[in-house]
Amino acid sequence: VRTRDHRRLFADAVDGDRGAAGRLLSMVERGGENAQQVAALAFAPSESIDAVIGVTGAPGAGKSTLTDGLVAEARRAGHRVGVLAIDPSSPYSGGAILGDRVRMQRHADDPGVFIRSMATRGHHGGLALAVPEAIRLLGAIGYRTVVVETVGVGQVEVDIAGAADTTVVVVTPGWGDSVQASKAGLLEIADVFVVNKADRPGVDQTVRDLETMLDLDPLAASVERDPAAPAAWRPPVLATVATTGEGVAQVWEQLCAHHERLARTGELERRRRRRLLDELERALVGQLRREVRLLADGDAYREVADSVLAGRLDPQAGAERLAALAGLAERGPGR
Ligand SMILES: Nc1nc2c(ncn2[C@@H]2O[C@H](COP(=O)(O)OP(=O)(O)OP(=O)(O)O)[C@@H](O)[C@H]2O)c(=O)[nH]1
Ligand SMILES: [Mg+2]
Repeated sequence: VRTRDHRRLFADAVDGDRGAAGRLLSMVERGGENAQQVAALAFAPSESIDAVIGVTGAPGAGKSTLTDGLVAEARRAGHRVGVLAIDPSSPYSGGAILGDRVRMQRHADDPGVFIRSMATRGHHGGLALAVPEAIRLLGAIGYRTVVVETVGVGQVEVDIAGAADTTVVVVTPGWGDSVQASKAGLLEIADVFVVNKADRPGVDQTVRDLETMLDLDPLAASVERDPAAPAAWRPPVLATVATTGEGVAQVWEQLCAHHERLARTGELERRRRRRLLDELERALVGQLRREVRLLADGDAYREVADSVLAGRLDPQAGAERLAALAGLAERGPGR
């Protein structure tokens, strides 16, 4: 695909052509040369994104159903909304699509909503790079509020939560009994806790468990001491029945409150700048890996590797020699 074609697709997407938007997102998802072209087009120096909301939690917790309700709230407030449903486990976006589309069916004919499933690029760090690019693309073509749904608990989830301004962690009644280890991680990323499926028993206990957990969290506790401190946001714990919409308006309200606070304290700007620098670093590391992999096919690499294996060179020194050979390293004094 030539640059001219990228531009044409991009212009069509801005004009509301959903097919064009889908093709651009596929390019971003697959990575490589096309993704780079699209990323360059979508990268606007002025902010084209109003809000990025992450919705994360265990499989089947009701993330898509809740997202559907949040999209409805956002539409009522007059926002155009892009939804990215991320499936970090699958190399294809096939599996996730059906369920998500069904759950968000009522927005299917709304030109103000664009829903898209995305799968991993299939190599480490690929998804973490593709997601912010996809978010920017959605913003650049006019969907300035973006909801990112991710499944699972673990590093991928945390990486993707890192792409959002505000993160909603969805749990279900009874959740408090299990996954002790993941709680700390969730505390770090949650700006709003939702206990969904509140039509089931145990919801009050789960809400209490989460509140207790927040009581013990030093950051959340600081809210009482200094409510004006920028970091002092105690994540609210809200119960919802996503299937009936019960409690969803309150979640939307809290998302707005959190966003307003981020903007007011300068934290929004700070988070976004930090994310951009993280992206720059990840992209750089990716670039270096590619360069070194090219090197790895050559004799120089084998020579260094043999030296390391033979005990003549320590790995650190070996790496420095290879970096120097690749022209990557500064060979000034002290190196
Ligand atoms: N009883 C009850 N069921 C719900 C509620 N919210 C969602 N569900 C149901 O739970 C199932 C999973 O909902 P989804 O919204 O697809 O959950 P998800 O977290 O997006 O699932 P994955 O993306 O597959 O991880 C569906 O059958 C929903 O209808 C709720 O509040 N109460
Ligand atoms: Mg889902």
